[in-house]
Amino acid sequence: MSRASVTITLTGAGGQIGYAALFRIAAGDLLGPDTPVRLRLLEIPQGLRAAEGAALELQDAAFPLLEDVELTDDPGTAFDGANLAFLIGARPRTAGMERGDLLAANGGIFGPQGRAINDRAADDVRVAVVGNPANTNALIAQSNAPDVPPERFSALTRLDHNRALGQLSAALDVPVSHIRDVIIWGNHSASQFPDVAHATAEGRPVPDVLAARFGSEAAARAWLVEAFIPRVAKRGAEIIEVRGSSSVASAASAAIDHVRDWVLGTGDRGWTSAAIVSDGSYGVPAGLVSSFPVTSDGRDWTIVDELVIDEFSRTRIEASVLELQEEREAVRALGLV
Ligand code: NAX
Repeated sequence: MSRASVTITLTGAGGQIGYAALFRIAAGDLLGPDTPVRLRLLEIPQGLRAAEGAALELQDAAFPLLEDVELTDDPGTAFDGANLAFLIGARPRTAGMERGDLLAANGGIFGPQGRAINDRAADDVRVAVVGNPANTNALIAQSNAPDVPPERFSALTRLDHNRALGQLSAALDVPVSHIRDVIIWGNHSASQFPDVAHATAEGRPVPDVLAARFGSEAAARAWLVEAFIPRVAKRGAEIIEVRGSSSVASAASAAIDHVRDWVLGTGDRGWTSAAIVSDGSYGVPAGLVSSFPVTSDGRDWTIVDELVIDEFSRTRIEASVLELQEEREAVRALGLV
């Protein structure tokens, strides 16, 4: 029997990732084949026409699960009754733009959206921020939604997580489905730390498999430092170079993975990575939106605790967290949080 419908708001619905995500959500890839969805598409006036085109195509696809599509440029209307929200639309960095300008421009987007979520969303709302700088945009939205529990806000590092799985799979010649417990720590930026110290491939510790594959622990470490970590962290730039355009379908897919695991639970598939409001775990200052290894019981993310972090990993986690602290200081100075 079909369940109650879920209201899902997408911002930036006229953009590339929005276009790729909408059809998969309407097809049931997010919440499964028994949950009808109502879509609310938020755009700025210049983007409304493209979102309208997507809405026409959604109608033409005649998805049995799609109950309703509404289009608006008003955040209050867009988040009214929202159970789930994908905040995808953001202000991109343009030539000559300083970080402060970028954060201020995004504060002008994510502050009002946070307030609209606070005032209009459903009591159970859960928010996934995709638009960059995703972690700090999530912090801005969360800080502007004082009545919503902070743990309902998250930012996407699942694309980085999936990229790490893809790279390991290729290097070890093991299907991604047989690799578990990779971690992305920190910021969704080049400073992120993709960590395989706790991962397993076909049940064997990945560090051991890598040492066997490369001939020694030192050679495995060199591969991690010189090839794996930078490739995962800078994969977005590689995609732009090869494809001539930024990551779209993989980003939409990761956003769906992130929210699906949050809502339906991670089950017995091990942990995943998500940027969530820190509770101080692993020395990450409380309140920062930072990526951690997490599981979900279908309601809340829980940080996987008591992992032993070696010196190599600690240094890298701290570097990425430092960047997040600097971003927080910058948005505080601008009065955005
Ligand atoms: P596009 O430029 O194709 O689409 C963005 C859309 O957002 C545009 O249609 C624009 O009109 C709309 N928009 C801008 N301000 C808005 C507002 N205030 N309210 C509603 N809509 C608004 O970009 P796209 O390729 O879809 O990427 C979207 C965002 O995802 C970018 O910020 C991008 O950097 C970020 N990404 C984040 C990733 C992650 O892993 N966290 C990976 C992919 C992607 O790079």
